[in-house]
Amino acid sequence: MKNILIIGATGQIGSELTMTLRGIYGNDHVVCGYIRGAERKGALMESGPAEICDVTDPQAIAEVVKKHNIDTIYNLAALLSVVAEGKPMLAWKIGIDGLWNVLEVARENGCAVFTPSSIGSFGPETPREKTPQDTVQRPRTIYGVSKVTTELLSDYYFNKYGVDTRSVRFPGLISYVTPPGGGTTDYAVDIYYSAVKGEKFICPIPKGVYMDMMYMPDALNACVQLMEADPTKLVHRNGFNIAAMSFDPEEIYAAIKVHKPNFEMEYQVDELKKSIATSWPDSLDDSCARAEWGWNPQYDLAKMTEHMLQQLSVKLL
Ligand code: AKB
Repeated sequence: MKNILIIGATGQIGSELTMTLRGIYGNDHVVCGYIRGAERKGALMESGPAEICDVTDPQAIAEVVKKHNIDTIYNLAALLSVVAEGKPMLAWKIGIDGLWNVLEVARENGCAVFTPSSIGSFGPETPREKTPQDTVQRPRTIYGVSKVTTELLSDYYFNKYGVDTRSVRFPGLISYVTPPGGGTTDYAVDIYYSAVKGEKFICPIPKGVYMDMMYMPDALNACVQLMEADPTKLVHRNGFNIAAMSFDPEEIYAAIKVHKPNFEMEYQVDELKKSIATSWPDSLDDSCARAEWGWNPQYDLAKMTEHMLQQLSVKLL
């Protein structure tokens, strides 16, 4: 039986992944690792073990790993792209010094490690459409620099020490549960909130700028499937391109208008977000993930939009 620690368990991915993994491996086998001040009431902290586990504190990580006999760590602590541009040194401290702490504890205690990478690991010189698995990675953001380093350092620990490191390059993740905080792709979540509240949406990303996106259930499946994958089938490890849908603001707006014909959108472009978004690919080629561990997303834009609007109506109205 696996014993899993999720670091950053109260964030956008962690809050749902913790509950998904508890459903699969049992509540007592999945530890919700959180930082002081991120405590919250409810199932996340009450349906299984919860421990303070700051990624910048190697001692705390080691203690939790030993106490709960952990064999798998999901390291989800990170600042997203827009916030990271305002705090580059903190982004590095959490993303890379933190990763180093996790990898050392994993090496000493025989743990497998999942640390997400991102479409942000690519840059303007990367082929924009159907971006290959192995290609140019020269990002212009500190977020991207830290994600390329995440991939390289994770591969290094696998090749040098045999630590079972694995990761995917997440696109923008869309969910009705926990909102993202400070990403370039956040507009694709915010637009649904505006639509359900009956408000006009002010779009910060220009018309015609495409980015890969994914509905959270597919992202959670990716985490579980990759960590369960047969290691002998993995040619790659850190990190796999995964893709589900690619759209620009006009396309997501049109998909919402099918259900909400009176919904309005206006552009007020945010220059920082625009410069980040236009440096990222339009769409990734995910054929290696499909071939090596059976990646097969279930949600396209239309199916996700129907589900998001239904679920947010229950949550907000
Ligand atoms: C962001 O926009 O920063 C993230 C990402 C694509 O990694 N959602």
